[in-house]
Amino acid sequence: MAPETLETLELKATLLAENKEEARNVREMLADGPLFVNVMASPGAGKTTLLVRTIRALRDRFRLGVIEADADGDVDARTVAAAGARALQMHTGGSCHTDALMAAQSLEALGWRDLDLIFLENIGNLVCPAEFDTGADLNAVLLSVPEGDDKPLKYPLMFTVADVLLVTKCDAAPLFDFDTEALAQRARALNPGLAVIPVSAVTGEGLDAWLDWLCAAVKAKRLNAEAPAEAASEGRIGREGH
Ligand SMILES: Nc1nc2c(ncn2[C@@H]2O[C@H](COP(=O)(O)OP(=O)(O)O)[C@@H](O)[C@H]2O)c(=O)[nH]1
Ligand SMILES: [Mg+2]
Repeated sequence: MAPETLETLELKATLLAENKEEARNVREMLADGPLFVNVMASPGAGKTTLLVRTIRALRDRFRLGVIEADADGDVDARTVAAAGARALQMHTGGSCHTDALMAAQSLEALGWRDLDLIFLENIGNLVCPAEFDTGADLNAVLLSVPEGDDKPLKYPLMFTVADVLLVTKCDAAPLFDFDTEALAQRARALNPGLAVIPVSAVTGEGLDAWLDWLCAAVKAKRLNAEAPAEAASEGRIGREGH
């Protein structure tokens, strides 16, 4: 009798390659459309709070949309809608991240065509969302002061795929042993040139710097859509992701 065989099928590489293809489709779809920003962080890092402050500051200037990805509930979608953004609650069906297909479906359901700036509040954790390119133009990663300045050493991919690192709850710094400079150095060792902006939704510190960064990104994407060659020479917006 032939010996029994046991084979292992590794699907991760295929899954990620398929996701990458779908992410490319999302970027192509939005090439002349709104800036799409993927917001990633741990649960409780302050994603929704920062989005509310951002929406209030920019709602008269831009048409804003937010996709809220959660395992369940619609509390954040209600919050951002009340702040003045068009909101869509997306349930990931238990998945710990948003992939590019979920992003594409959510963008359609939200109605992206008449918007200028769309945020995806991704599922809260520092691992899985970093693995899956959503097709966003930019990745904004939040790390709150109470989480500690060592996180780039533990979750390097998240800090590698970031385009901007927002150090949230910086008003709480006196209560914690947190070294912003050490955090920045650890993150930049993975991702040289990463923008690091300490912010506080309580005191308002750093919000102008964040809003300036965001408005410059909206402008750069528009330039890119209108005159790709010139935009490229000025610094192209958008990422080929992960
Ligand atoms: N002290 C302080 N608390 C904050 C700040 N931003 C958010 N929080 C609080 O942190 C908690 C979680 O915030 P939330 O925005 O829901 O986090 P999310 O789960 O990442 O969306 C809430 O109690 C917020 O009021 C901040 O800048 N400073
Ligand atoms: Mg939230």
